[in-house]
Amino acid sequence: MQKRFFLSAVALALLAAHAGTALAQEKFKIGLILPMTGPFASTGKQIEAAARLYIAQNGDTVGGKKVELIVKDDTSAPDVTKRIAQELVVNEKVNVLAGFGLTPLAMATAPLATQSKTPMVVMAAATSSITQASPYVVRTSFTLPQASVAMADWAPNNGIKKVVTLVSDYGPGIDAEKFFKDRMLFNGAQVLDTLRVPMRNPDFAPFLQKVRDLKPDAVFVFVPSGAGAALMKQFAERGMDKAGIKLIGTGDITDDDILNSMGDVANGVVTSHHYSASHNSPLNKKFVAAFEKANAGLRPNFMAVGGYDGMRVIYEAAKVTKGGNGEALLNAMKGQLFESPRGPMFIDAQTRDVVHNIYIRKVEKVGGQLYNQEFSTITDVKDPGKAK
Ligand code: VNL
Repeated sequence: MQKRFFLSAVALALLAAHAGTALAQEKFKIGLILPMTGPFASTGKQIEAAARLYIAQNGDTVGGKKVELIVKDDTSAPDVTKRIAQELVVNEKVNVLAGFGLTPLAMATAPLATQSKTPMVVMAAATSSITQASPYVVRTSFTLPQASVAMADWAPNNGIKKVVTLVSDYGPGIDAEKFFKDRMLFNGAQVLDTLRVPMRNPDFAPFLQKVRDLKPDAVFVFVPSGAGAALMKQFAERGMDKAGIKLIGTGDITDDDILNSMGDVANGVVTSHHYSASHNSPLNKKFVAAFEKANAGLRPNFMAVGGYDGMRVIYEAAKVTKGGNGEALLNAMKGQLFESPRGPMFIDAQTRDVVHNIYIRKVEKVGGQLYNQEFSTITDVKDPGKAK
């Protein structure tokens, strides 16, 4: 009786000691700032789900520290992103800032990353110049010039000689317009007009009417993730396809998570991008299956992949630096080369920007579902925006 009591007392003491060390264990904090509400909530939802999946698959300790993921909603307002980032750096002492659903949100935060020497992993925003806004920015999403130049090389070889461009009137749209147009002209094609629609609550109707009047072979479109469905709907309602005008663009308009809901008008649309949920690799098949399983069947889009790969870059850097921060953590992010669900991926040590394949894809029905089917690959594409 006494002996048994003694043994359980020892067990209790051991348990308490163990709990003590667990409590004292240092944390590795990731501040993930995303639009979780408002018109760009789908981007936040995709990236948060991907980050949680990465942690579930790779464990919640890294470099000997316990990972704490702090998710904050910036409602896609730049001043809010900046204020949250400041709180996370000053009060929470996060090792790394991550997320950034839109270019203005990343731009508002970049000076703070520089001042506080906090690595800032951009998982969504895609204007070329973001990586130049702070030496602490590392990007795991993509850049609009990468996707747009690829489309401008494909289109003129496939019967599209006269185009109009139609883009969201802010950073990534202006990048898409410029790099697509310059490359089309270089390739001997004609750009009849360059139209810009407001970024928020756009009414595409008057712009599509203008496109119709100009009678191009195709309209090249960039709108941010989530806005593609509204564009497709109005494209169909205006009878653009019946008028013989093709719709082409970057993959932002045939977003994987809402592609099925776009219906027939999306079928056959050709786009250029770095990720499709139907990318044919064993790693991607595993990623898509696990993501769908963990999220009630939601299909991951390119935002999810930017988040998933961003977590990979953070975890590997945390391993190398034993849960470090500042410049050491930043340096360990540079030069990472790995297989992503998108294909091979590299963080260029000089530019801190992503180098990856761009695929030309066509929307097709596969097993009753619409997918972006990749049919041509441009390998190891650096951001053309950096060459200037
Ligand atoms: C941006 C670029 C945002 C591409 C997107 O969706 C996108 C950006 C929210 O840089 O603001 O698809």
